[in-house]
Amino acid sequence: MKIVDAKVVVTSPGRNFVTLKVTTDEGLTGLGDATLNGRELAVVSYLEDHVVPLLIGLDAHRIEDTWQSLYRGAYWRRGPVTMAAIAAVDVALWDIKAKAAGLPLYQLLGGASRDRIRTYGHAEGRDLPELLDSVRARLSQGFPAIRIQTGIPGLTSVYGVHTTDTDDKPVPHQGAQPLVEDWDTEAYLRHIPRVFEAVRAEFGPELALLHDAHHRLTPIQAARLGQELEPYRPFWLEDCTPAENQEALRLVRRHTTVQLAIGEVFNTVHDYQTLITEQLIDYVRSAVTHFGGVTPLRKLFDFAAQYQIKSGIHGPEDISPVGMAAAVHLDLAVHNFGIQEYSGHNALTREVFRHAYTFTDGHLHPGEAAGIGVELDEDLAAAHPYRQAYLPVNRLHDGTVHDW
Ligand code: CS2
Ligand code: MG
Repeated sequence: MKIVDAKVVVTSPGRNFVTLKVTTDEGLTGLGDATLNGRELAVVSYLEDHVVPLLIGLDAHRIEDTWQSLYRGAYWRRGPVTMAAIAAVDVALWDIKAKAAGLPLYQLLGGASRDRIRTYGHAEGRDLPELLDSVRARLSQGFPAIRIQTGIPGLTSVYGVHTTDTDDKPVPHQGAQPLVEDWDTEAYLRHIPRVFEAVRAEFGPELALLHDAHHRLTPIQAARLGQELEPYRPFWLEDCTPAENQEALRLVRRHTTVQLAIGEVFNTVHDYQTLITEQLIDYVRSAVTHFGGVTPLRKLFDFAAQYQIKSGIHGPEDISPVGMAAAVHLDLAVHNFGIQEYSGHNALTREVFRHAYTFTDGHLHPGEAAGIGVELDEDLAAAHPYRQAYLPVNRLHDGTVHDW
């Protein structure tokens, strides 16, 4: 079965998404997500100018060989742009292979290892009352686990705290310049333990609570926060410190038993090598879209499983329904599944990307449609063109740039 066409579809039904559509000489098509929030057009060019011309005429069934050719053949390896482009090709070819077999993708990945997929949702609030209401809203949707993020006294804007709901939010961070947010680590460190204390007091000891520090702490600050959260038994503390320096997690691990989740910004197994072999983390966070696709992410999970580390695939709204669908198939099949982040998408996005996966009572299932189970409405996609948008930049009160 030969690839006869491949095209990149950019659409913005509430936020920007980049999708690769591959077509074969047998009329089968496959979709892959290539969305890299804030750098979408770089991946569009990588695909259109350097990858698509190489795909035409290839055997669509040769997924591993195509992956290796795109990874090794570029010479310049790794990195979010390269790996998002390769991921889109990989997932599109898995979509095609599963459709050719008349099976949902998870059946080609070893079949189901569970009946449904546990998720966590996002609760947020500019202050504690808003956060508690948001937790109640997530509980009403059945989420068995909830990530809690709040405003910080003295700060005007904080990661993870939107002022409106997903469905009516304009393109986030839209414009020719990134928003500039302010940050004060000490104010944050003073506040978060109190937030956990209040949420536990309101909802009790059993609800799984997660928190994302979003790369903003030094290792010793992360260790201190972990220690101070231990009485509230969080499910995980995410991105507690920038982990390009993997050895930094040795210091954090020495001081706290809070479970650590890292990796949404990682794009190859080499980013995790020390973290996994020294068991410095408990969950690997990479998304199919940013890690080069199903092929390498499955290998990462198998590597992590040797060290009792589980999956916690990244699933915010800037992972498209195509990327989410691929994740859900993997979630159902791998043994060391941990939890799946699930933000959902607005109604228009769900019309552009009609998907077979379902969200019921806090759990996902990929469905039984052949392939990854996503259909792209290209006409509707074209009616919502790309709109320039960037992720915010964080600055300390003295103006120094900090991690966002
Ligand atoms: C966050 C993401 O969901 C998360 O864990 O870290 O929402 C992240 O901020 C965005 O994906 C960045 O595009
Ligand atoms: Mg995160």
